[in-house]
Amino acid sequence: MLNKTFKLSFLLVTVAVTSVINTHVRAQEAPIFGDVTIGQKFGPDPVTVRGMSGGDVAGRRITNSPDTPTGPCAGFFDEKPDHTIELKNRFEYLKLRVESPADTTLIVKGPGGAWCNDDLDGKNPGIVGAWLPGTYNVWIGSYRKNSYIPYTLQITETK
Ligand SMILES: [Ca+2]
Repeated sequence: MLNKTFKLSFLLVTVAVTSVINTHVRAQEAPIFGDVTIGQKFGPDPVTVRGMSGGDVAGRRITNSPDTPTGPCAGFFDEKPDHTIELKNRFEYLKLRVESPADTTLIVKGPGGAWCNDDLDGKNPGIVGAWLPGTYNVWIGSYRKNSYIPYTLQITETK
């Protein structure tokens, strides 16, 4: 089974190759597979973490459902979450959005249930709404099985 170490190595190789090709690569300061703890009116907004999507576990196996109110549990994931997000208080509005160069998917599990999304903005997934306080597990998947795609995950209170 592929694991985080493999994905991290793959990401670093990808970054290295990209750096050779493009001499104007900006410093990427967002932590890889980083965890986030935020309260209301956090700053700077957005908080950004990054990673590598994908795996061999179907989304419906993580959520025990093919569908949620925020979208279908499409795509393939690692068994373990890529990030945790701890919310210190309730958010009336919080948006998670993924940016990646290919078709990625998203699962969030935490207080109150599980939420999936596939294509909120083009092929990029996102989840928007009110959030209860607590700790959320976040998985970023690839629509295709065993496809590994670099991504950034942005968390914002900005509408
Ligand atoms: Ca997608």
